[in-house]
Amino acid sequence: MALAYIGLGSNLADPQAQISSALDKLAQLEHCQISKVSSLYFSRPMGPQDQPDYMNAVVAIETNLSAIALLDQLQNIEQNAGRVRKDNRWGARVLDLDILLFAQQMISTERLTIPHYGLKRREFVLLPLAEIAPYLVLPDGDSIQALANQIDKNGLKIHSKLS
Ligand code: A4P
Ligand code: MG
Repeated sequence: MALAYIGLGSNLADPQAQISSALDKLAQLEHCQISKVSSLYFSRPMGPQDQPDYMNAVVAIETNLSAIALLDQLQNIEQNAGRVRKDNRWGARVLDLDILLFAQQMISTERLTIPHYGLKRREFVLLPLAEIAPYLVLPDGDSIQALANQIDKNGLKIHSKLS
């Protein structure tokens, strides 16, 4: 079994409902078991500012899927939530599911970069991750708690508990 961390984000079509429904879908995936769920956070948009605020969360799952098979499942959940892939980078979206970490694997292929390329620079990823996995250390040796302590919070705040 591998321990993986997934980042959830939404800023369209009732973000709170999107994230809690994505959580239900993740819980129903075969070969996956949710082991931890962060709080639900409000965050300011990274990228274009003419879009609504986001809600973000991070979950830990135990899985015996491969990383690429997990990505297929996550993209399937995104599609079913009505996600439309557009060309505008970092634009508004109904649901975004990113694999942040997959065990201690480092993957660099056309479809997958793990650890996620934005992990260390995003307060809306680092703080929820530190909430559920404060002792986690990245494959390069960096501590999640130390990264979370250092980053500018940019107005990030806890909205509610998720589970
Ligand atoms: N891909 C590569 N590595 C991964 C990975 N580790 N996990 C590939 C998931 N996917 C990965 O993703 C494009 C391609 O990345 C996929 O086909 C997959 O093969 P996408 O979800 O279609 O596109 P995207 O998410 O729009 O791309 P991008 O540029 O990676 O967006 P980001 O970085 O996810 O940023 N502000 C706040 N406050 N909160 C947010 O959650 N999110 C974004 C999106 C912008 N601003 C935000 C937030
Ligand atoms: Mg994505």
